[in-house]
Amino acid sequence: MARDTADTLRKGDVVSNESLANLLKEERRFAPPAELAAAANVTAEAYEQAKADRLGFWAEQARRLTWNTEPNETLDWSNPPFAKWFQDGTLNVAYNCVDRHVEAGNGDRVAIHFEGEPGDSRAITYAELKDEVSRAANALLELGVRQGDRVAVYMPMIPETAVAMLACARIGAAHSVVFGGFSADALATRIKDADAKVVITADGGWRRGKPSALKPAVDEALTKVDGVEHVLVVRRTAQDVDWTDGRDIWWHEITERQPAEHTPEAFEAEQPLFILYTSGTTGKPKGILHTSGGYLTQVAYTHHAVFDLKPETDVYWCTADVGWVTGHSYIVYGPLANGATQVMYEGTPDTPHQGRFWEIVQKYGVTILYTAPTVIRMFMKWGDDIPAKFDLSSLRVLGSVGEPINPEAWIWYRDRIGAGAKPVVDTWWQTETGAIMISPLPGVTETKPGSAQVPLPGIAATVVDDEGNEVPSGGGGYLVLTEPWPSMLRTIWGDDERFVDTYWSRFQGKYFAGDGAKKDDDGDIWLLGRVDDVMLVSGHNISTTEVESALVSHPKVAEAAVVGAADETTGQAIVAFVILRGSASEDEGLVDELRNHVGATLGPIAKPKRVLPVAELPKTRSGKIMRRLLRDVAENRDLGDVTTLTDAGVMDLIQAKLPSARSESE
Ligand code: 6R9
Repeated sequence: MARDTADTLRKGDVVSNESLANLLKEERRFAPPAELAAAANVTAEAYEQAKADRLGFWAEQARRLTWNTEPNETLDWSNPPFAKWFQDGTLNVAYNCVDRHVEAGNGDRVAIHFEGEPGDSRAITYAELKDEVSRAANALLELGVRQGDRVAVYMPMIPETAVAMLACARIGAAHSVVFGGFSADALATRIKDADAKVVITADGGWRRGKPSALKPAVDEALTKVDGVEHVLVVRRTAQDVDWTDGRDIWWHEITERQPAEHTPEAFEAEQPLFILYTSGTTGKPKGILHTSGGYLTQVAYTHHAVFDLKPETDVYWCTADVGWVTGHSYIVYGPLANGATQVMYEGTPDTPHQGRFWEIVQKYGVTILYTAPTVIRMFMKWGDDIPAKFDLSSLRVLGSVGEPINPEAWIWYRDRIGAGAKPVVDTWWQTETGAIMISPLPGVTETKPGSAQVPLPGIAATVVDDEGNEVPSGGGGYLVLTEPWPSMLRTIWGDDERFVDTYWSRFQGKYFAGDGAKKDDDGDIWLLGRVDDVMLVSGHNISTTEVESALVSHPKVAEAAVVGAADETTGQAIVAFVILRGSASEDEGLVDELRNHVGATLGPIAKPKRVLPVAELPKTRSGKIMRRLLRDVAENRDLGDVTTLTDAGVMDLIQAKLPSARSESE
């Protein structure tokens, strides 16, 4: 990595009007593998085609789906930001994800290879999935669920979760999946906001070798909200559950007595498909609303294009939880719409041993893996010898999502998991966008470690400055989407005004994603983290992501989180929390070594004032680092809301570190 212009900045220089820093220079490039490029689902032509006729391009992608009534109108944007895609078309989402594959003669193809944490496994074919979804749809109908109703889903990672979601879609009810790690309170708030009529849950799921209960949280939540008529309970762990007669029903009892036939009804393309709550940084969670035809079009297209899926031969595995948008779009709807064979894993990556993921790749011959930077950095910390024990040669495409992936983590992924040869695709998108928006294409793009690079064909994304003007190549600012896209959120459930305020009012006529970004000299996009996390050091806006990536590029560092803490002289001072790699020790001189390394990589302005080695970092339950809490620690404040933290204990450990670190920096 070369040094950059920040080297020439002297202490005290004030760089006003500069949006985010642009310090990191990454020069490594990787061409697509020739074999993959030669047979790629999507070639460079797609960009040209979409550029020439964007709506025509999406109309063509919509033909991947089976419509009951073909749409004539692609987009109605007469009342922005309220979009209608394919609005005169009708379809059934569940039919598209299940039945049509059986009708096409692929009923015997495995849809889901389920791997339970205790080691139990189950293969479910498309024909079996069709029966299960039909039975579940009939069960929901028996319970009085109708088109337009909402159903809450609070489940572990088991096939019944996908079946429940598809059963809702099949009858035109919207599901609201609440991540199984959320508390009874969080569940109650979401059930209430969506006014759900039925809750689908399980006795529990297996986590870290133990049954982890779910039903008690539902029981508690339902003491706080009215309107839920029934609770369907899947038996997974066989642990004891409390039972409310008349309200609670075993999933197996009601589904087993239903016919395996159910005729899917056609719904309008704008029929609500699901609500998914996203917390954002403050305030009450936002119920992001997605609808049917546009959403399914874009998840199916992107899953085909970004992962180069060949449904006859690939074995695809997305390690996300179905409770997050990645699970909705790239476990349930995208892969199933495309007739893929996929792996679904219930548990944690280190149960019963730290090689569990690689054992699963080997067992099923996984060809496409989609995971998150936080997982990759965890494996880096555990050591290279663990994946080295398994045969990973089946892999051909590696995906990343959820956070910016540091160049060193990207390289580790490509080298240690992809044998130094398999393409890595860094996919940028959000709950709100519904589907992947910015990503390399594995058969087309020459990849750059750490960059999501280019908007997909048919997607318009760019970087703008404070005034909303597009920045030139080499500039930094805010990521915006400048044209509507098929899988865009339609609104915030019950709050159109908040939808407009949150996403459409910062920059006139553009969708503001809340992320900082820069364009490199080729015009490729690099994500720099949430704008709320940006640091202001001596008048210089510095992105947390760049400093974190510089730290992770040091051989002793597996993971880093950087925050700006109030500082009398510089406005904010950079404070870095680092997790060391397996073999590295916290010896004397390490802190200076790391500070100097950042200084040498990015320039003196980006040198952290303090560096604190820690054992763990505070993360949300979807693996994103909670910098807000680290800022509280760095500024000696009481901790704010910790309810979304995976493990509240990590903050005590981090706080305990602080006094020694303070003296080091002086
Ligand atoms: C899919 C998902 C969205 C936020 C997004 C951004 C961050 C996701 C990223 C990425 C850099 C990537 N993010 N993918 N940042 N590079 N490839 O994660 O949705 O949970 O709603 O989070 O995650 O900050 O704005 P969601």
